[in-house]
Amino acid sequence: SIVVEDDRTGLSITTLKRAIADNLFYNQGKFPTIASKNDYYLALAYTVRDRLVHHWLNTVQTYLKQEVKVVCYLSAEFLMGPHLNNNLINLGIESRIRQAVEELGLDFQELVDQEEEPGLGNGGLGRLAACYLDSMATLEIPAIGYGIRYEFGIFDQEIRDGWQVEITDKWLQYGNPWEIARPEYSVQVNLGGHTETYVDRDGNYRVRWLPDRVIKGIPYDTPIVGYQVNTANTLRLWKAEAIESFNFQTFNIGNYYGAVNEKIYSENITKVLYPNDEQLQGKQLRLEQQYFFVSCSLQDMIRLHLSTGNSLDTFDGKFAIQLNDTHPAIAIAELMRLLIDERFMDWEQAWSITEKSFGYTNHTLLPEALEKWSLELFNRLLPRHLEIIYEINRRFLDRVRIKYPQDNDKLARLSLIDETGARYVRMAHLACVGSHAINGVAELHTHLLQQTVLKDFYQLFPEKFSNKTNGVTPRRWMVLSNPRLTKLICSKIGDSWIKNLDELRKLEQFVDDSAFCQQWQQIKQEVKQDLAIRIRQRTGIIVNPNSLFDIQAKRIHEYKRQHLNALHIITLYNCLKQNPNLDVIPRTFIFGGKAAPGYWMAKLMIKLINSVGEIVNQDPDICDRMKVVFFPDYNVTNAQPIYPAADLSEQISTAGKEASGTGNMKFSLNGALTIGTLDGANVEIREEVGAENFFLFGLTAAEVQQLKTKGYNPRDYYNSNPQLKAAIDLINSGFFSHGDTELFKPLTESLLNYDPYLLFADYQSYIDCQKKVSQAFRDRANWTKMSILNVARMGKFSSDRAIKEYCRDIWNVAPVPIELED
Ligand code: DL6
Repeated sequence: SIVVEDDRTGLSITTLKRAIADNLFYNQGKFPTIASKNDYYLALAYTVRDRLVHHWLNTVQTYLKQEVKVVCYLSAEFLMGPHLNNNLINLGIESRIRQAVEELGLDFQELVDQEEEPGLGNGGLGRLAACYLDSMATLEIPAIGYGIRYEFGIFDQEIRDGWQVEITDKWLQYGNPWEIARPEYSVQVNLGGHTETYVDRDGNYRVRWLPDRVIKGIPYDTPIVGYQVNTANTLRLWKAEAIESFNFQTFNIGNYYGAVNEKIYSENITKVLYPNDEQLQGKQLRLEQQYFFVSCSLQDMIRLHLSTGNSLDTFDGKFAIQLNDTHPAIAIAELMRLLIDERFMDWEQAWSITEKSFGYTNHTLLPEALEKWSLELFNRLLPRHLEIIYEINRRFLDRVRIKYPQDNDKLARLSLIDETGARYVRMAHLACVGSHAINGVAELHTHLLQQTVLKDFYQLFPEKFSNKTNGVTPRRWMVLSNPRLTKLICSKIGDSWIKNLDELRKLEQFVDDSAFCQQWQQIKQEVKQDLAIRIRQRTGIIVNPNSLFDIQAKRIHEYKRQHLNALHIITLYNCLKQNPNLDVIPRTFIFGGKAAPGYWMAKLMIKLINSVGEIVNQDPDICDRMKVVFFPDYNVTNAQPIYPAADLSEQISTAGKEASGTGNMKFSLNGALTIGTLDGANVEIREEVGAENFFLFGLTAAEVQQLKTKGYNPRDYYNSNPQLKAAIDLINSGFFSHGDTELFKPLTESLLNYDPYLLFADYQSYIDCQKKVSQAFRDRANWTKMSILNVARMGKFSSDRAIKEYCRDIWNVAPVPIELED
């Protein structure tokens, strides 16, 4: 019989070619002769999207029909990375599509490179949300990711004269083929104004909110398809617009420009992603963003719930809402408002539903990142929410008083309102009180949370706390980014590890198989060569792929201590200058990462790295034994070829400061060995891979604390350590700054006088450990063995494992397999 394939779903090469040509003509409106690469990319993207829609609509329909419990992951950031290749891999159609594209006479990679990644996140927290969406879809867990459709995501970074320059990210300028606008599900969000009480028909006192601004939220949906399953969940991002009625009102009274202004003002809410690592307090627009997306999302959940004929009494049985840090914590007050003021539920029932619905994940212990909003701002923007928060607080503190009578200090510490100086709403406290589950993101982090910032809450509700160590998706961070290694692994142990990462353990049986080890080493060499080419293209620097690739790629921050890495580079440089014939292992030091635009010290760290590179890379005495590279514009796209090429992964934060880290997992999964402190998930990585396969240095979190309590004087270390002194003095001499002795003073002075992240205290231990690294790298066979063991033992760090734990311990949701109906 003759089978006729549908152009939108068919998978034969002929059909795929026809579909691409068809999309080019009808969607892009272009003849092939004049179509640009981007037109072809879009035609290809639409062809792939067509093949997703079937999965997606069936998924949504199944969830609605079966009235399943859905995870709603509320996050101000989703750092998704490019969709095209990921979708091809998860759909299992990569090779067919590649063939179809090539048969059309096009370069597949060139089209892939056209995609502007949606950079709707700053770093770890947003990328974690993206990994979790991938895992939820792969595990067939009903889920919706709710967030903000920023018009401008994280800035693009250029390096000029060694300095970071920020360029506006215009990811939407040529359209986004992966999203579908759903204006029919728009909602309205109020801001400002005041509240008033009234008596309803039954004689009950009620409150209504009379806002002075109303904004429309329009959802844009992106399907998130799981790996080789039928499930395609939804990422629903909200865009702010002016409501038409407002426009017309102003227009009618003749104020046309006022009306247009109003529109611009409203649209500002979702204009731009705020960089983290910057003081956000007092940023009204940021609070508006948070409330805006949270209100849109909760209204959407209520609409969905009621649409299936349910009553709100069963809301918490149908939605598990996870707060990705405190950014969406206002959701707790908003759900209360929606239930009480708009649905007329009584407080007790509304509170019980709210508490059962929410879970809260904390992602940082850094005091500057713990969100608090001034009462004045809160009251001006969200007057009704402030009343609700006061009432939550009143009831909460009454309970605390019973448990700890007469302990006013405790009461003040636990209160949702900070009254130690100017008054603030403490968002983490709101999240703790309003959630049934609170978790940290690595064992050490959870432990420190319980002992420090959330200690009083832990004492009060120990049963709410648990640890959920982060994970990363092996689909993007191995299958997609390291196809060569994926192929080798599959040739030995099959491909089920892609969905069950623990199976990587089977690789251990091959550590002594010399042919396998050789192939392993060969692949590392090839990906290093690829990265060397990219480095040359992006920076002009020529690096030796046989050298040890020592990589630190992450946000630039003092606590992550890129400057400790720089001190090692300078120390090594000094050694080589003093003893030019020293037999050292050639190293390429590669950095990548953005600094928050307002974080001056971090920007100076970038300048320092580039300045050191400028000298070291050109010094004839060094004879190419050291190279220093700052790879610009570190984002998901650029990260993908970086992880596989690392020999050494730098995870050198001050112990107790990095909540978890996920880059540490991606490097290790791709066969890099780690040099690291006992911080965040490093602790667990070391436990898993074995202490003998991990380069440990530095103080522990407890020792850091003790040293600080005892009184830390960085100058003592400087004065007593000649190598350290030489490195600092060389920076201060102007050697790296064309004689300018002032340029790096803010950095060196801060280290000499405060050194809040204890670089000097950890310096010698780091230098000694780096010597061990170099020594170990001389024995390539053993290094390769350690590399294989690192990969083989990374099973724990799959985001699938993390998601299963959330499902079991916090969300109480189960997989829902999807059957495709025609
Ligand atoms: O949990 C994801 C990620 C961790 O791996 C990092 O260690 C941590 O620094 C990061 N936290 C943030 C904090 N932002 N806020 N708030 O990005 O989370």
